[in-house]
Amino acid sequence: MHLSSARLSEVELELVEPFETSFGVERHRRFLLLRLETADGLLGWGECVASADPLYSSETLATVREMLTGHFLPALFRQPSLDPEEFVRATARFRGHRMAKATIETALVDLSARSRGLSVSRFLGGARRRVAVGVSVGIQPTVAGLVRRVGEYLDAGYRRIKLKVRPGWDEVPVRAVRHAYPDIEIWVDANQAYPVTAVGKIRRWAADHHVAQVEQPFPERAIRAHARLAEGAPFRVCLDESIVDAVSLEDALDARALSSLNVKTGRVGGLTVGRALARTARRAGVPSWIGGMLESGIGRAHNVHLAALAPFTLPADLSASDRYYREDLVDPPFVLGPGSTLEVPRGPGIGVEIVERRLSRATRASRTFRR
Ligand code: OSB
Ligand code: MG
Repeated sequence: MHLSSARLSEVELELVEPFETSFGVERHRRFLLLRLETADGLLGWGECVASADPLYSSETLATVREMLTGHFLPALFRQPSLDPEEFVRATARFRGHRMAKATIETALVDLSARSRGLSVSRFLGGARRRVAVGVSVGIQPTVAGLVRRVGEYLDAGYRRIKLKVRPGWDEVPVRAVRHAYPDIEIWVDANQAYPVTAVGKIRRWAADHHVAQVEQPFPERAIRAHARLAEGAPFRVCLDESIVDAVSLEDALDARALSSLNVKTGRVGGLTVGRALARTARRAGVPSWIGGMLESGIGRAHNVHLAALAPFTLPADLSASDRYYREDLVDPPFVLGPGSTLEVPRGPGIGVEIVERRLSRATRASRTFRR
């Protein structure tokens, strides 16, 4: 297999409704898509999860573009094979920039799976036909509005609800949702918004309202604060932003700072890296699950395939296409199935078709690189 070209496109899709987190509001998503093509016409697609602004993480559209054009695409064109794990090893000496690396790695996994006639999940060793999912609900203008929104997602069939929280939007909305729906599974995610002094407060309201999981309440580097919150807690403490590689995971496991691991393909640098992290967590008795970054159907497909692997035992933040975008870039769209699940596509590679007409309508700029 020889790579003949790599096309990098900047795409914009409008969200069906604004998504508000502790770090800001997103009304539309601008992101990068990578399309690799081999000499014999095989394609591989990758989606980058970096946003325009460095809010969730320090990477941005601009840093990813710079790293891809200046370092990672040249490394890819130099690489003798198109093996994704070889690409991970070849670029390990470049520090950070994992979202940029994952853009290429995911496209290589798609390409490698297609070249063997396998789906991405089979290529990675996954066997599930359907994966359990939940929905992540942004901060809403009012508590009553939040309760209504949660009710709509429950009616649509979502069984696990993750509420975005921050100081000032925590105990009151969580209590209201718990009161309206006494038996549902509630998770919360703060995206690092609390000071480390908030351990006691968070523990109290999360325990009082039977929250099953508290995700990343403290800053990325605050491993000991997460360990203090986890100690003897009646809920799981999940790490997202803190875990960026094998070393950060092993240190956090050692410190007992997590009882759940959110694996995001982009944050950790790719599907094969995410698979390795989930295996490490499982050996330590910690369950993993797949997190989302409001991906289009392309990134979503990669994530659904990864969720089909055995170490991912908790429901993923991967919802149906219509929860994000009026018209997804892929066909068929992802739809919520029985028991709050999404079906793992069966065809080769990511197993969904990219609808070129929709993609070209959403494309703002595009550049093609050749060997
Ligand atoms: O922390 O999980 C997060 C979206 C953007 C940035 C960070 C996060 C999220 C989500 C969305 O929670 C999950 C989804 O894609 O459905
Ligand atoms: Mg999170």
